[in-house]
Amino acid sequence: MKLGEALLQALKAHGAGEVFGIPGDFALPFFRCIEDSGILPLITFSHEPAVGFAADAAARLRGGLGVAAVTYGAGAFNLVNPVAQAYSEKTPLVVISGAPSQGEVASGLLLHHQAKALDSQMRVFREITCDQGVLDDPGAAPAVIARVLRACVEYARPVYLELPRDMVDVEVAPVPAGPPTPFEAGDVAACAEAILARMAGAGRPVLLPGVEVRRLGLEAKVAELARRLDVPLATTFLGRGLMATQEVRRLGTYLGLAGDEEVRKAVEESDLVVMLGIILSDTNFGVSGRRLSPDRTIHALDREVRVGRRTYANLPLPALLEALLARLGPRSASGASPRLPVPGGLVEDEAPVRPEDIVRGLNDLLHAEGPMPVAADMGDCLFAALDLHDTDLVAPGYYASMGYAVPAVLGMQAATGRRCLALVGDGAFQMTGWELGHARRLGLDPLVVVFNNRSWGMLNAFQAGGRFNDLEDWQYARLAEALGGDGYRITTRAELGRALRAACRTRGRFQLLDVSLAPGEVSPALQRFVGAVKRLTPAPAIP
Ligand code: TPW
Ligand code: MG
Repeated sequence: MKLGEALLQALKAHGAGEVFGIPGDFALPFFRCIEDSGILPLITFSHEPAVGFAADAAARLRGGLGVAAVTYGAGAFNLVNPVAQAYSEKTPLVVISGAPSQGEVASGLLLHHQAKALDSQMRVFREITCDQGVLDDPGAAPAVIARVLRACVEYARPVYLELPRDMVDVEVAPVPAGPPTPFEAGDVAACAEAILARMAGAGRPVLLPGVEVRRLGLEAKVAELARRLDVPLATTFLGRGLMATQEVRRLGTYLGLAGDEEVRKAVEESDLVVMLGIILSDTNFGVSGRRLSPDRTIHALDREVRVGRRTYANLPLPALLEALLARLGPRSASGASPRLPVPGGLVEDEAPVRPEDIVRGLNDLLHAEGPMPVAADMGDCLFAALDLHDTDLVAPGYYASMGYAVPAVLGMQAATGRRCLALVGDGAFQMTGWELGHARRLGLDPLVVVFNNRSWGMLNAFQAGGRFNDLEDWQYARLAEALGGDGYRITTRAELGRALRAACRTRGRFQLLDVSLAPGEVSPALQRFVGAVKRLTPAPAIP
């Protein structure tokens, strides 16, 4: 079997559904192999950041692996920011970079696309991936691929494979379907029992599931655990949208001082917070008035579980959940909570639109039409999304790169066939909005709502007054027509309601709502967040 095909088969076997990419001369043989073999479909965009974001979002919504294929140097270095984000937010993303052949390396010349040394690119990616391999040895390549893809799945973090262009058609053995990394069953049992002992002694335990639960496909198992333990469950900023379809006793999203007071109290005054797959980031916990002490928390992440002061290493979360469930007989819990109330009822009048009105209009739509996966970009729209109906939500809630949402919805629909909704600020749209030009060719028809406040508005909310935050109005609705979609220019709440219904009805072309927002308006959630941050870090007093 040819190395290129062996790699594609292994990707498919590990849960990849497609390859996102942009070719270059060092990657041409692999791209020909992708196309000729038909093992996985190939989806191309205009700029590598979109390739990385789309592959990341595909993996987040569908599960399995995201795959980004690029050329050496200019292509791969363009992927650094999306891969860094995938690393910090735990997305299993496989980066496959073309590379010079052995003969070219031996020439002693500096090669085009080379930054400093030939392995500079490998060294950069080593910093932001959990395993790496160079496929330059036909005998070793199958085992290297197996090891690297296994790490990607087990750690839910990006990995990096370099494929020299003369290696694609070399004959190799198939990639072995290696067993999972071994662990000590005794450790799992001891850890499960320690957790249950702590639970038994707790008066007000709370379960906080995090992104790793989603990445490892464990939502149903965690819901079952919550039911059998009869413990309520809260999500976090980064985990918003998690467990959206599970029947559990739901408290809401924990946002510290920026969120609902009931949820804050339930978490911060709990005597045992069980954090499964939670990233301990500032966006998840930074605006809490009270630190969660190790004595009243259990924390599982990255195959490590800390119960009080004791840490269990090399302990996979799936095995731990199995062990916990095996020790708990089916028990009738207090029942699922009703859907949490969200703002709805858009008033359709001639008033200018505020971010809150967009949330109301979208909730009316989600209520009428049923759930739709949402991708939110960085900016006020991410905070606005916190007040949406609990629905699948994909967003860079921790690393917070702009430019995510438009490529994300393209990747999400390509991966699942489901129509998706992008929420994006005008600043973020200026970064990657062009990629919508690929929607028609790819048969994709996302809904895109541009929060057009003619500024990097969120930054103004943190530090008012900088003229450098001002943006021009680019007439995004008209751009939409040129890119093969339909555009709606919206300035009133009546226009917003009409456009949302029309966009929802129209299939086959992407629909862009350019919502011109009243100046200086931000969402209630961002106001709460900024208020909480300022309360926690008051401006220094001027002597
Ligand atoms: C790749 C820093 C965080 S929020 C923001 C910037 C520049 C303004 C976003 O403007 P937009 O949305 O999209 O119009 P809104 O609601 O605030 O008006 N570069 C990258 N990522 C980040 N996060 C920044 C800069 C930033
Ligand atoms: Mg803006």
